[in-house]
Amino acid sequence: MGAAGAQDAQQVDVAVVGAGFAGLYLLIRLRRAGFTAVALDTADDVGGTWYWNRYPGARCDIQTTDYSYTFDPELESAWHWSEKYATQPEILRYLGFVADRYDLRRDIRFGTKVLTATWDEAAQRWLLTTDNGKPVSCRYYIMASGCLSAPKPPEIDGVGDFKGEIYFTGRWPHDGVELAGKRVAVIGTGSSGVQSIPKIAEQAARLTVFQRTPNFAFPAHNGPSPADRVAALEKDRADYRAQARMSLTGVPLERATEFSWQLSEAERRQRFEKALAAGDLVAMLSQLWADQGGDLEGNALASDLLRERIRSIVKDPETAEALTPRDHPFGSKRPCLETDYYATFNRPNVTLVNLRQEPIQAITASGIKTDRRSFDLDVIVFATGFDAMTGAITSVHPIAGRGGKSISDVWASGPKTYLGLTVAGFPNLFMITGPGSPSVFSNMVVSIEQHADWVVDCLMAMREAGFTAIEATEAAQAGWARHMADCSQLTLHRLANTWYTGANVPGKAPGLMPYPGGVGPYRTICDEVVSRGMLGFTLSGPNGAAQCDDGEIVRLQPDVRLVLNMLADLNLPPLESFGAEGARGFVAQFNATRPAGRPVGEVLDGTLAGADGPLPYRLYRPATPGPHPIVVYFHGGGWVLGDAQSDDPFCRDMCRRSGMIFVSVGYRHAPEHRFPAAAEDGYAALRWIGEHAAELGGRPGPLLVAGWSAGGNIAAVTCQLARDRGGPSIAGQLLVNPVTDCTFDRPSYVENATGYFLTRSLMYWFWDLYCSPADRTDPRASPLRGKLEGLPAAFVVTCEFDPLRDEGIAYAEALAAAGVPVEQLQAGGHFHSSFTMVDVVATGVDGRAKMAEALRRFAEVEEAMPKAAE
Ligand code: N01
Repeated sequence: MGAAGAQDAQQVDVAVVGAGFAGLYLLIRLRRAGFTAVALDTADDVGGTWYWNRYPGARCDIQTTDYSYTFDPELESAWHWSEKYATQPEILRYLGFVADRYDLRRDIRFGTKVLTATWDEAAQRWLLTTDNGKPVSCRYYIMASGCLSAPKPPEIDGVGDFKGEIYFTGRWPHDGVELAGKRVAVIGTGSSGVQSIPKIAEQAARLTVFQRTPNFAFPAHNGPSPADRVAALEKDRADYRAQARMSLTGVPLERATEFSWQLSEAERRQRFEKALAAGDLVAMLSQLWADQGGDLEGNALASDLLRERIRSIVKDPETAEALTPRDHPFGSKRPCLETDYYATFNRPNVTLVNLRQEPIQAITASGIKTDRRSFDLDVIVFATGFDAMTGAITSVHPIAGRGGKSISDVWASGPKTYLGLTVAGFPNLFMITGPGSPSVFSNMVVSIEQHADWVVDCLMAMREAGFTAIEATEAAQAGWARHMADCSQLTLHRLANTWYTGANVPGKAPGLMPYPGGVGPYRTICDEVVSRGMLGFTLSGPNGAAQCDDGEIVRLQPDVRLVLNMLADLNLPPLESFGAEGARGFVAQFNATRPAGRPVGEVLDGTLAGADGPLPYRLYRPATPGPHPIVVYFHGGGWVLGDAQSDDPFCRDMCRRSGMIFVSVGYRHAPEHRFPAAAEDGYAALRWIGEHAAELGGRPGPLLVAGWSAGGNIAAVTCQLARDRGGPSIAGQLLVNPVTDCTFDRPSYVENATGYFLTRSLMYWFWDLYCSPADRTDPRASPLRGKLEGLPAAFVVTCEFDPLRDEGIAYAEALAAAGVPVEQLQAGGHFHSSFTMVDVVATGVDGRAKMAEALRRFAEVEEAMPKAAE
């Protein structure tokens, strides 16, 4: 399309692709904001996904109390849903009602496919060609084309040979399909299959279900909306909606806070039965126990209960087993709500074909041929899913951005976006619920409203400021990719082949597409981008006006960000202002609110001989048969605070991961006992433990030493003293965020002086209480100043947002320079307490797994726990 095309074109401020939930709301907002807009849709009416997916049994699976627009309270009171989960025709009626109420159809070009979209650099506009009517020239182009709108091709040989009828659930004929008396096949057992199979079985003479992967499904219990949910909504609609917007999923349900190991088997079953009775995806995915979504052991408990239910319904054991998902953790693949799904396989007219045992060879003229059998059929239904998210954009048409760059090329190795809203190189192009945003991990309507609001607010602000072009920077986009990867560590999605990661489409580049960090956190991030001057965007306008605040919007690990925000909200006085006793009390109180640590084989308290009298210790023994290597552990707390209890979750976790005994030493504290009391206690404890290793259940041979923070300091010092004072022999040292030097001038002390819990002034205070300035250069206080040759192998952990970062790195480098074998873990996005806040900072798991591996390497022992469980 040349310049002439642009002149002929329909001129609007904004063009939108799609007239579903997103497109309709955009039109309302754009019109109210005074922008001219047009929406284009290939369908001949509104509805989007609900226009196309008319297969039998199609319903929403987020409750209608929540699966509704929330922008207009009058709309909310004008519409009443008839059921908890509305059918497709009712949802379509709702969207038609909305289109009429706001008179939207006049701005929608139905039956119109956009063929190409090209950024015109000179005009700073998008030019769209269409298959029906005028091209469109727009300043801003918004893809509201949904996440699951491009059906996947069948990928099975011989489809064209079949003489019977073929249907796709995602393109179901509008006047229905007559299935009575016919032999029908359904291929695919995702949500579309699970919803349609029971309905098709009721109509067809014979139904054969071809299943490649069984999915987790549990009952929808459809009916009227639950009274408690309706009451909560009606009690305070604004508050209910506000909670939904800040929740993780877009549905305001409390999440479980107790961990599976804190609940008895009976309590777990009770929770499971409650979630089962609720018939709610979000409840089952989040209300069992806190570790169900991110931890394999916690997840397995939920998965087993769901599997048990399948066996209790399906009568034929072989069919029941074939329907039982075993290749992925519950929730890692989109689970389904079902109505009579499993019971359908008890019907005499239904057969399940397990494609894992007999793959389809081809579709033939008469039916489907597997490795073992042939099935004669009249109808084949493909419920085989979609080229999700990126496909919902790239399959619409070629999009050519700046310099003619194709979005398909940019995404060839996986989706790249900033906030899931924009793509670098594609000015003035927005995506609603695009890849990189919460989208399909959330209640879509809540996410759609948030995106549409953000985009229209952005366009209004640009108009106000005189800008006409906006584009994400490459740096911001790369930062978002890193943040996405950080968030995905909190989930188990990596363990399933799903459309979430593109694994369902042969040849598609892998990568988790939806944003797994939650709706509420995501909303605050988008708002922060705005409050920080459109961070990560270049804005420009006529007459050379330009603005760019470049940078990454989230540099912290997602859970570290939440913890720090929570601490900031508490607005606590500085710890040092409490005095030593007060600070100890405060920390003990704070620790009492933590989740209880995980069970280990045994925990016992005892007394050992310190440098100047008895000291308490706590021993953690693995559940595996002993004897085990012993790790002598020193807790953190600036030589002033802390005890075995304070580092209890860390010791338990490391004991389990490493398969080693951890002995946490209660060394003396300052200011009552100043330097070198703690250091000398450390060495004395090491000797005592070495002498009593066999009694403690320890393996003969060298000990290991570990410590966190000031405990890392004591651990490092203890290794130096053991070398100089004739033993005992140490196989390796694990130093986690150690204090190694008494100066405060390294860059990390400046960069991270405040805001990351351990502050510079707190460190000043700790040093003052522990050690007089004259003593601080003693290697027993500042091990970095000691002789480093001949020390045991070390694993040194430092965190990016920690004042102690650089002295930890300096110690590792100095050890290496002295010929000591050293490995470093420089943990990006983490803060001083990341690794010891076990079960709070879940992104610390990977780091602790590496620490345990290092200990095992030092001690030359095999793996303690199966890798996947980490
Ligand atoms: O698609 P899917 P869907 N040979 O990709 C199988 C939403 N939704 O349309 O798992 C044989 O989930 C494939 O097998 P496998 C919801 O978010 C919501 O069902 O790849 N089998 C799988 O079993 C949902 O997650 C509702 O091994 C083949 C199935 O086909 C998303 O849409 C209702 C195959 C596809 O499952 C997609 O659901 C419906 C082949 N060549 C959908 N190719 C609500 O309730 C694929 N399969 C709101």
